[in-house]
Parts: sequence; C-alpha cells; structure tokens
Amino acid sequence: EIEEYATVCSLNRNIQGKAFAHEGLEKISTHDDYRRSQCPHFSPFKFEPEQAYYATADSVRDRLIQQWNETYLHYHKVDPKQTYYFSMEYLQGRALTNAIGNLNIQDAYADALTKLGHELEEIVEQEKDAALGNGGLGRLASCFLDSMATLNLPAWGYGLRYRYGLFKQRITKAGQEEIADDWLEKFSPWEVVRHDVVFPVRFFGQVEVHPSGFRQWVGGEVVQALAYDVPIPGYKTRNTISLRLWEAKASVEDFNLFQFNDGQYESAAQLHSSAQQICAVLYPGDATENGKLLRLKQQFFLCSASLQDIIFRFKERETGKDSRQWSEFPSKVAVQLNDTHPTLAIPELMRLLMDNEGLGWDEAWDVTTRTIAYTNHTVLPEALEKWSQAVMWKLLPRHMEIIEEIDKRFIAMIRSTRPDLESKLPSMCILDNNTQKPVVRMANLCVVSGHTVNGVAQLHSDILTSELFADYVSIWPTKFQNKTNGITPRRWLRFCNPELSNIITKWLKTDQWVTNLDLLADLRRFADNADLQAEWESAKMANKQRLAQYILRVTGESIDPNSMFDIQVKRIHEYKRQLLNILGAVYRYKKLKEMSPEERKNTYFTYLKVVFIPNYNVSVAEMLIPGSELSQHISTAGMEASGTSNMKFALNGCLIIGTLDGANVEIREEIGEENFFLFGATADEVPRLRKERENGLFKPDPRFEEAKQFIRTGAFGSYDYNPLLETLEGNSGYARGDYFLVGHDFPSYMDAQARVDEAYKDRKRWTKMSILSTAGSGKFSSDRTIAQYATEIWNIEGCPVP
Ligand code: B1H
Repeated sequence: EIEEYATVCSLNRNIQGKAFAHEGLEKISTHDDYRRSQCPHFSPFKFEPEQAYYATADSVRDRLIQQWNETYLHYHKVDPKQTYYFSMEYLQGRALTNAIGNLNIQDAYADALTKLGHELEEIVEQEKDAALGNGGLGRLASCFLDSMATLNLPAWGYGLRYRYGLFKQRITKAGQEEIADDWLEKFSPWEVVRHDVVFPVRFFGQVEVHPSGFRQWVGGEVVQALAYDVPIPGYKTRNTISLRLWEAKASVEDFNLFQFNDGQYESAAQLHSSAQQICAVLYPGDATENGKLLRLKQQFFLCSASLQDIIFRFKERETGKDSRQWSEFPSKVAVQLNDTHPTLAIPELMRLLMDNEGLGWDEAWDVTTRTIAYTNHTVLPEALEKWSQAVMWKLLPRHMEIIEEIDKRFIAMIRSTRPDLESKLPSMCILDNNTQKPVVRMANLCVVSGHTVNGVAQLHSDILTSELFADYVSIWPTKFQNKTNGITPRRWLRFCNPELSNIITKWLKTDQWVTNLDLLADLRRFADNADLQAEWESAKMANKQRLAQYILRVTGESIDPNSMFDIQVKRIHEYKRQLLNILGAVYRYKKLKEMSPEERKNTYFTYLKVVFIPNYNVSVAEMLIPGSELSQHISTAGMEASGTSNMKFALNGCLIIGTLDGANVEIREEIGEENFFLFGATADEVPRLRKERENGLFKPDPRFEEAKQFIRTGAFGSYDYNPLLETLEGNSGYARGDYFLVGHDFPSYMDAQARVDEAYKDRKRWTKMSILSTAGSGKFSSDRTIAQYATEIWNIEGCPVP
C-alpha cells in the first residue's frame, strides 16, 4: 500500500481529497480514489525518505479519515452534548508516530518500511512540526485533544490555520535570529480542506437600527472563513475527532470586478491580501499581551466562524417538524475558552442569537452564560488582555454595544443585591474608563459571563479565588474550580520513550497504564529491585546517548553521556528565572576553577559544560525529556500558573529541582518530598520579601555577590552585563529591585544543587528516586484532567463508536 501511495502521490502532491456535505454526515472521498482516477500511469519510481514519509502518511491518513467519518456519523445519530475547545494555539508537533501508535499499527508499518529499505524511526523525522502555538498553553490544547479522542468524548478543537507558525530560532554571534516557519511549504498530509464549510466574518461597518428597535451589524469588510480539518485519533479506539482550523479568504462577490476591469488591479487585489493577512502568522507572545489590531481580528475570526459552525450543526439536527428550542442549546453545546484570547465568543454568541435568530436579551444571555466556560492560565498583570475601547468600537461596533449592556446590567445587579461591593465596582466592572485610554478588561468579561472559571493547578486556582478574582467569589461562590493540568501519556511516554515504556509494561505485566496512568504507582513495589534498577539505568543511558548525538549534530558540542544531564526548557521570561540557573552555573564554575587539578578530580567525576540547544520544539522535547536526569522548574513562587514540562520530566524518571510553584506543589505531593529537590520562598512569603527589599532590609548571600562580581570581571567576555545584573540589585537605573527574588532564593538554590550532587553519587538511591518519580506521575495524565472537565464543567459523556 505504501508503495502504491508513493507513486500516486509523487504525481499529485497537491491534490486534496474531496469533502462532501456537512461534518456529521460528510463522506470524504479518500485521497487515493481521486488521485488514482487522475493518474492511472505509474510515475518513475523514486523512493527517497521524503517520498516514503508522504506515502506512509497518506496511507495512515486514509485510515484516519474512515474512522473520522464513522465517528461523526455516530455523533450525528446519537446527538450527544458536544464540547468545543476554542484556542488560538495548538502545538501539535509531528503526527505520524502518534497516529500509527494510536491506531496500534506500528509493527505492520515498521515491517513494511523495512521491506522497502527504510526505517520507520528515520522516516518520521521527515515530518515538520506543526508549531501553531508558543508554549505550554498551546501544547496543553493539543494534549487535551488527544485525551478527548481517547476518552471517546464528543468534542471538537477550533483554531486558526496560521500560514507561519512559531518562528524558527537560529543563534548567531549577534544573538537570536528569527526565521519564518514555513510549515506548509511542501504540503501537510494531515489536513483536509472543506470547500463546503465556509462562513462569512464581518469587520468594521456600523449598526443599523430598524424602526422596530431591531439592531443589525452591516457594512464594513467581509472575509470568508474556510475550514481545514485535522484528524485526531484516540488511542486504541475507533473514535477520531477533528481539529478544525480556519483560514481566511476574500469573498468572491466582494472582489471588485469593475475596479479590476478599469485596471485598478492593486486596489482589487487588496481585498485578497487583507484577508490573507488574518491567518498569516502566529503572534509569538507567551504570557504577554499583544494589543495589535490584527491580533484582535484573529481572535474575532476564530470566535465568529466557530460559533456559526456550531449553530449550523445545532439547527441541522432539528427534531421532527418543529425547530429546536434555543433553551436546549446549552444541553447540546459546551464551549471552553482557552484563556481570554477567544473572549469575543461571548458577545458574538449574544449577537448571533439576538440579531440573527431573534432571541430577546434575557433568553440570549441565559443561553450564552450556560454555554461558555473560561480557563485562566496566568496571573501576570502584563498578560491580562485589555483591548482599547476605541479600537473595538471601530472593528466590532455591535459587540461593543453588547459588552456595554453586559457591564451595565452587571453593575445594576451589584447595586441592587450587593451594595456592600459598591467600592469594589471600579475594579470589578468590564469597561475601565478611568485610564487615559479606556479599555475592555477581557478576564472580567469572562468571569461575569461564564458559568465556570478554572485555574490550572491547585495553587494557581487558590490565588485566583483569594486574589485576582476574590471579589467575584462572594457573589458566585460555586463558579470557581481547579483543573490541574495534565499531559498525554501517549506522546510523552509511550511513544517518545519506547525503552522505558517496554520496561514499565514488563514489570507491571500490562500496558494498561497507557490509558490508566495511575497504574504506574505499582512500580513503587520494585523501586529497590536491582534488576529493575539496572534496566531503568540502561534505558536512561540509551536516551542520554541519543540526546548527546543530537546536541553534537546541531551545536557541534560533544557532551559526556556519563555526566549528569541537568536541563531547563522554557520560554525565556524573568519570572521563570533562567538567570538563577545561569548564576548558579557561574558560581559552580568559579569554584571548579579555584580548585587544584587534584582536588577537582576527587570532587567531580565529570566537569561542568553548558550548552544552549536552539530551536526548541515539540520534537526536540520528545528526545530531550527522556534523556534528562535533573530538570529545573525554578520560577518565583506564585508566578507559574502550572507548568506542564515538569510533569513530562517527572513521568520520564527525571528528578526535579524546583520551587513550590504551580503544579510542582502537587508533583512533590505525589512522588514524595524525599524525591524532590525543593528550595526557595513560598508564594505567601513573596509579598513580604518584596517589601523588605524595597525597604533596604535585604542582605544578599556572599555567594550571590561573588557570582555577579565574577561576571563583571569579564570572565565571560567584554559584553556589558551590567544592565542585566542590575535588574537583580538596588532600585535605580535598570535596577528594578530584583522583583523576582533571584537574590533571595540563590542560597537555598545552591544548597539544593549540593543535595542533588550528593544524591547523584549514590547510583542506587538516584535510580530509586527516578523510579518513584515515574511511579508518582499518574495524576498528571491529561486523561484525568479531561475526565474532570467533562463531568465537572461540560456535563458530557463518552460516546464510543460501536
Ligand atoms: C500560559 C499564557 C499565554 N499562561 C498570552 N499564559 C499568550 C498568555 O499569545 N499570548 O498572548 C500566550 C500564552 N501561557 C501558560 O499556560 C502558563 O504560563 C503555564 O504555567 C501553564 O502550564 C500553561 C498551560 O496552562
């Protein structure tokens, strides 16, 4: 079959399968029928790894499409309540290994490729990562899709089909260089364009008031949203769900033919380019707000197209002659907003219900608030989205009317029922008019309008209810929940670490842990077993060697597989404290240099080497995490909402050095405090410590001063490090008084590193800790997280394809 696909696809690389009818009832003709009809002749047979990849992917894809048809046909019949996950980001990574693994056909495909002269492991490397996300938030969305499919939940992901994903990073002498990520350059075999699924999305224009009082948004520019579907297979189930990504296209009827005939090609073509701009590029922000008009357009485009699609599906399934009651909508539809980025779903659903479907305010408000729920992912003030009211009035005039009305009614409700909260109203209401530039506070709009608000780890959710959203808690005490994040055990253990997976399956005598991760706890019984320890160590060594080879290939640096692999991976941000890590390394380097060669040899087995691996992405993570032994999750307590790489490292038997922040708290609880290298201030101490610093009461540890001083002597070149170092000091110039408390936590960090070195010398002890890390990671399966969303927020149930 692969051979056949190879010949067909090399001729017709760009022909997409045809899709029919609407999702639910659609039949997608599989690619190959169409291609074969187009090219009955065999092409000259070339079977390089690239062709082998495309041929393999096409063959797998057609299986997925078949399951996909069955799944939505089944959902259409049963008509269960469905969840729609709205996210501006999906960090999918590669799809082939995951698809083959979930379909449980890896052996057949590996054998087939071997017969054709290829290795499956080498072929999968041909695939480009789909990097339609920045970091944790986008990867979480992708893990959630995997779990929703695996748990047979009737669900859809909705997002944008960015032409360029997260930039590729190159490090040169001059610093970072960003290169466009042309992930669609050749073709993605994992998407199916749906020429029949198109919705108009309006921008700008004005509100027309009819004599009856009816309001209608008209004029402005209209672009078309065109659906591309990506199949998401569940693990060992026939259920295969859809990630629907919207692309923006100019409306054909808008294309001004007269201008074109007049020779005004540029202004006619402008429509095309302005539509194309919408999905051109992912904003490379992570935990920082990006108040650009184009970003707002992207957000609205996602919300409007997705809601029109959902309403179409709802109306399509009318029972009998009568049209469906709108009050039933929330019992068929759950919408989850991945942070505030898709907040415009709230006024857009209100508008569609009132202006298109004729509902009154109260009815529309009831439906909207029972449908929408909101997940908060950060408490960093600079990441809380605030859109300029002036910009919003221009781009979305009808939505601003609706937001004003929501705000007005909220304020009236507080005044009549909770006069005690009058003084809190200025910070609780949605429109902030007390700044020079009036803004809409998107998080407030979500809290006021959503039926449920959740944080992403217990500590984070506690901070939301005790600080950020505290004033709302007394009005709606049951609105707030916690849903501790999780990761999919398929991608993040079973497929990325086959060596360790096989050992686990062998010792547990079952592979059920892949869908029931709590079973890993059984490994605790064998944590001291010498045979398991030996197997465990050899798997880790194999993964370290693989990683060392990769590092040599991309950086030219060779690292010793016998040294401890101590790793920090994160987007660079002050609160994540990469500076703490590097200052710790600088201090230890200085101490090494001060030793006599003799002393050095006796103290350390191997010395210190620091390597920066460029262009981190999902595929690099899949190699790097299994090969790590210590990982750093060292944010200032209270700042990292959850973190999810901490879970991936722990699951792969990597020990954590970390603060009591985000999900670290729960990981430490699960794997045992004796297996976690803890240091640093706690979240409740942070405000007092900041005050003390401001009042000049902080006495830095001499080791901290020594490390900074060493850098200032020019030991690392003549670059001017002063501006950077001054952020950790005083209160003048660049200095911002060490807001993230690097100086405060430095001594306890160094002490924790010393405990790490001690533990590492004792191989048996270290390996036992590593086994216990994996054994204690069961809670952090995204299957657990999604099961909780399903019962506690969405009220949906599994709907397995028979
Ligand atoms: C997280 C973001 C984020 N929190 C703004 N907030 C963005 C904010 O493009 N933007 O404008 C993009 C992303 N990302 C992360 O979410 C948290 O920092 C992590 O702690 C958490 O694990 C992750 C998933 O919940």
